[in-house]
Amino acid sequence: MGILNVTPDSFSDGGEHVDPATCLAYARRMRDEGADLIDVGGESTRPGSRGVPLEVELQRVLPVIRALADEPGLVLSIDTSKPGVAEAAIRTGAHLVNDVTGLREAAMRDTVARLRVPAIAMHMQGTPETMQRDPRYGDVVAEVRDALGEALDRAHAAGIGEIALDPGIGFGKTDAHNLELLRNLGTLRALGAPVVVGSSRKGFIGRILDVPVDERLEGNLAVTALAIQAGADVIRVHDVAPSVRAARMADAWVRGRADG
Ligand code: HH2
Repeated sequence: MGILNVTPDSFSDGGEHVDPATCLAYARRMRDEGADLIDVGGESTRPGSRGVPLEVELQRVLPVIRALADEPGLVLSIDTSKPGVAEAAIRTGAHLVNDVTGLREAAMRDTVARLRVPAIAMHMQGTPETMQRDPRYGDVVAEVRDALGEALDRAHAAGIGEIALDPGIGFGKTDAHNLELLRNLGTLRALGAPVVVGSSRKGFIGRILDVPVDERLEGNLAVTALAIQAGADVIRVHDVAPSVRAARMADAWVRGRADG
């Protein structure tokens, strides 16, 4: 899954892709580099961020989705926690909803069910504004598994047909929590839904390797390969070409196949 942030303030690529023509060129490039999905987001969820009003998010993402909708070979997800943005994006041509609040709002579950599209439910402790102040868990793997299991049950009860789950790397987690979750993706996979991992360029890689945000690719390639071995099905990344190579290699290893 290639990331297309249409935001002025995302933590690693804010302001890089704004107008529809630039976004279309960038999405084509990610597709040609091997991305199966393009995740379009109009609101940064970096630690400390406060979110943007509905109208602002719509003004950012809709022109881009309109520009990408007719392009062959692009499967578009809308990265939003607002039901109004999800609905408008799907009606404009997006294919699935990626909700960092784990489909917590009933209105979001009802919207996704009514539109008959798949969804990704991500785990977050707290809100982006406060989540990194002092994240605490008794047993992080058990608590995230239970929360995602409940999200899955609520989504099924609302009538959503296809759901993927995401542990929410960096969303209300210390570095130790992130690593513990990544090591135990199999526990999440046992819930019976595909598992998505988004660790690209995130802070724990920066702290472990002592590198700035634009030097975290190698660290994330290691995470990508090991996450696939641990059970991940979808990897959300900024740097598609090298990530696809790492993912294909890891896939070949895990499945014992030599044809990638
Ligand atoms: N991470 C971010 C945003 N959306 N969605 C899923 N499913 N999983 C993630 O880990 C995830 C996500 C944050 O990363 P990014 O989009 O690069 O930054 P920002 O929130 O600052 O736009």
